[in-house]
Amino acid sequence: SKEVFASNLTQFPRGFAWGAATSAYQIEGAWDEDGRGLSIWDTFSHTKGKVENNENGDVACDHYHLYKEDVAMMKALGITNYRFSISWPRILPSGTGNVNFKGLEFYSDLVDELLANGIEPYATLYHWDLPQALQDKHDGWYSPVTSDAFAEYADVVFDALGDRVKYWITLNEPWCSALLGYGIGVHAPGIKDIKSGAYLAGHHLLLAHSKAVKLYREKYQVLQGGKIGITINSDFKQYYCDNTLDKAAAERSQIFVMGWFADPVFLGDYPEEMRKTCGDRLPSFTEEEKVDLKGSLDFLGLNHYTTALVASPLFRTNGGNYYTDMGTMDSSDKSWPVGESGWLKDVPWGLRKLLVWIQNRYDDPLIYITENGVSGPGESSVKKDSEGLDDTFRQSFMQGYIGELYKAIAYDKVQVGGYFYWSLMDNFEWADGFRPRFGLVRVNFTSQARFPKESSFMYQEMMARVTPPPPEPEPIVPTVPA
Ligand code: GBH
Repeated sequence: SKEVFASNLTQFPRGFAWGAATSAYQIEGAWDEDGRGLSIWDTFSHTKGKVENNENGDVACDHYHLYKEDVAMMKALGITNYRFSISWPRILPSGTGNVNFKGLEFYSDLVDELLANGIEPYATLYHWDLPQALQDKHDGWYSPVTSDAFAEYADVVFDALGDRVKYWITLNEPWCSALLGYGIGVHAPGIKDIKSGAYLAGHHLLLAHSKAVKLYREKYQVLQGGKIGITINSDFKQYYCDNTLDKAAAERSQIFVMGWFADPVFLGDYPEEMRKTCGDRLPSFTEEEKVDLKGSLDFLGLNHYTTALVASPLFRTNGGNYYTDMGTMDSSDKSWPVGESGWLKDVPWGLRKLLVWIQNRYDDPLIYITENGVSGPGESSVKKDSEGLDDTFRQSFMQGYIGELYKAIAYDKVQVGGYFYWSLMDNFEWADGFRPRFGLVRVNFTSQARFPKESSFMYQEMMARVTPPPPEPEPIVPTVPA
């Protein structure tokens, strides 16, 4: 068969962007320095009982102070593309209005440092750290005021960094912001409103995205020549039984997770299947908003980690909330390996199937895998850092997923422009605190020492091997006259 991939896994497309990713609140620390305002994650993690062991991102990896060392470390590890996020409350401490130039300076210096070391910056504008002031004054993503505030913030950042940053991502995983933040309340701001809160927040996140893209295209793109996209997270939804009911359920589930955000930005409106079930709990876009949303991306960022088995319930109930709207039953296979994060099963073939699903539904868009990675089992409990470095679980996870990515590109002809491992280094894993360690590099959170894990050396070899160097110029052989 043509799927003899081991020997074929030698060539990714020329220019394929291999990299690693992080986000501001998860690594920076320096939560109250240089004029930074509060974000909803400061408030959330400072509230007892919200995060495992009541941990928080006050210090995290102290990257705010150690960024030069971290860039040097990336260079040493052969990482040539880096996705990071910008902290909105560092730039606009109250969400709108006053610009904090110290905050801009940090990112400007970071970008300069990256470029000086041959590393291409990919900047995410919003990785969940909403300025607290917008939550207090306007109920955050419940209000269209926050969408406008986001465009104002984006304007400041494009203006300051767009001469050097050529890849922009508006939002990271709006599904998480909407559902986990405003639906089930396990993320900041911790609001539990599963009936309509998640839909309302998701709506204003989408409008924020589209306003920022419109602004970038009208005011900056021609001059600065960058690209802009959005990052959407999705598991692959595999039907449980090969029958009509389960197949429909799996498709519905894929649509309720991915289509909720991807349909509006590619096709200009929410999926028909959602509208049918949700009725007016799902807000509507005006005609003008639809026009602005449709095609509001130069590339799709995809964060993909795992796969779920989806079965149909015997009958649909009408609970009037996100889960009953979706009306599916998720499970996983016992044989799927799992690391430190219980939700994350190692199911590499799901990546390929999800990429093909996206290729079909959205007419073959350009995709970047902006996150994929795993937390190693046992890495959190070793006594000495040196014992946490032989991360065979991660190595096998990466080989599996990168292999399936290769097949999607080579055999299914999915257009994929890059792959960013999550994460460059161990960091603050949201409600799970510092326990799950996703890094290619181990971080000692007391000394702030960094220790590259074995996977980082393996990744370095993979990146070097699969991206062919430019062809060597033909030697010029002088013709010797006879
Ligand atoms: C990404 O989200 C985030 O972008 C990144 O910041 C994060 O560090 C990384 O994943 C690793 O988690 O515990 O059963 O409630 C990935 C999507 C959705 C995965 C929420 C974890 C929680 C499942 N995430 N999910 S559960």
